[in-house]
Amino acid sequence: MRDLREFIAQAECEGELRRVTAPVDWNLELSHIAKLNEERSGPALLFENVKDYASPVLTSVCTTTARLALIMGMPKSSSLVDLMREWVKRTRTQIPPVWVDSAPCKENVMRGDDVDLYKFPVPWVYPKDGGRYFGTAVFVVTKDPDTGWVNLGTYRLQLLDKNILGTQFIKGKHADLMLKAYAAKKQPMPVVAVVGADPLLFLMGAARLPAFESEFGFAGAIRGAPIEVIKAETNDLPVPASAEIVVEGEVDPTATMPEGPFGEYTGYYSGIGATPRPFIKVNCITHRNNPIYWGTTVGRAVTDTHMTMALTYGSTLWQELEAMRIPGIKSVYCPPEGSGRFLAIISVKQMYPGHSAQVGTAAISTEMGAYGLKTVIVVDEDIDAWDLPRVLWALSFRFQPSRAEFIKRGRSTPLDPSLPLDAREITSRLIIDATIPYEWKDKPIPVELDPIVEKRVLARWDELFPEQSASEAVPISGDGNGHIQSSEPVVAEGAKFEM
Ligand SMILES: Cc1cc2nc3c(=O)[nH]c(=O)nc-3n(C[C@H](O)[C@H](O)[C@H](O)COP(=O)(O)O)c2cc1C
Ligand SMILES: [Mn+2]
Repeated sequence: MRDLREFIAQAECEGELRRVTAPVDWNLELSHIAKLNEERSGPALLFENVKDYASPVLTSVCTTTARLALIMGMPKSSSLVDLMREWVKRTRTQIPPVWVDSAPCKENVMRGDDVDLYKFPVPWVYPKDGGRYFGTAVFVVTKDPDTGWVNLGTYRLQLLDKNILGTQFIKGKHADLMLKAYAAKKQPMPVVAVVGADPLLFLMGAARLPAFESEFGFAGAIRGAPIEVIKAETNDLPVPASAEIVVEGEVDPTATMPEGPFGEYTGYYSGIGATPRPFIKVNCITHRNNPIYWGTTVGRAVTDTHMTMALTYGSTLWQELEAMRIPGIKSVYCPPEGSGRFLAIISVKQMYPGHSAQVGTAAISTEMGAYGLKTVIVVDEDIDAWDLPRVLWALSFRFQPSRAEFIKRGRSTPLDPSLPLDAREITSRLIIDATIPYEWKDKPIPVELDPIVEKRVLARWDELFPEQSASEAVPISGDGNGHIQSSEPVVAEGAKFEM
């Protein structure tokens, strides 16, 4: 998949995309259709008849696991954990981008006074938002002035004027670090904001990769081929060759404009009114013919943001636990409902006393977990981290509240609505060890089926229930615990509720 148009074609082929031809208003109506569609686990939507505009708007691209699988080139039946496992595997290496000389993203160029961001059908998402947000399914490309490291990060961009975009680079994010480096040199920071490209690049923009690593390189590794980039018109930043809309500009590190508020992924606003923040002064826009504007709703779970973070943040946590050389990690699942960061479930094959406790304390000490992770649940290897009914079973019958660890102080995020607005710097944490203690000599005695009788019954299944199809005839995968392999998601859905 090279660009958004290929995604649209493939998604349409798979019944994963619906064209909306009825007239729709960009002002609240479009976002509300998208949000209500997402709450029904609906398809990606391509709005072809947006009020006041001739070009289309795409939404709801990443809101289901099936479409994330499509983006990653994986089978549609993959579970989120299957995708994470593959993400962890493929991003062990990088394939750097390649430069090309001509590209579709240059089909149209606006410069200087011709720059007009209002030429694009930018939605107004929620009524209490501070305005229209040009950048939601966006990524911002910047370069470190000292090392030349190029970063790609998804940061919202508010439409403040025909050539002004408000930013919110949260402290410590890579664009924020780079802006500080430009400030030290008393120089403006060149930026490029991209809307609509290979959707994998949006996932990469939202991924929390280490500083000095290239998101383009990791995207190439996942694709198994380098990402094609071309130089921007007014600076030397790389732009994906087949991007739909490319906004070029500069951020003056000494200037601010009021930005926000915006309906955050926590489902709450993170403050009242607008806040002074750095902004992008746009000096050039290039775009494809009939550019496809891609947007996302954010707001309450589950949206693109939650699915994206569940995949990318969860994968990073998994990778960091492996990098800490903790043995026995079977699966990691950071539910989309917790935006892939506030809640983590980790399945471990315990090998020594205290192993599960180590996993819990390690998780909150990773780079990923140390920022925002509030609750960790550790389960034994017979339970898949994503198998929530079995996790709840472990919480009921293996977990002992006196074995939970409560940590009083850790780094928080200003977005966490469980803390008062004026005290969001520090969070507490909870580690719930829902495993059977390794050192117990007398472990609980599991109720198991007789394996021989089980086999015999399964062999007679067709005779007993002739109306059922063959695939339904294998209700349990057969390890005696009702434990289902994640490669059998369809069977697992039905079977896991029988416990
Ligand atoms: C739709 C969406 C909007 C986001 N908006 C912001 C934002 O405005 N500011 C921010 O700091 N992070 C935002 N994030 C989270 C960042 O994309 C994420 O932390 C990413 O790691 C940043 O890239 P970096 O690690 O290269 O700094 C957003 C993520 C998504 C998916
Ligand atoms: Mn980065």
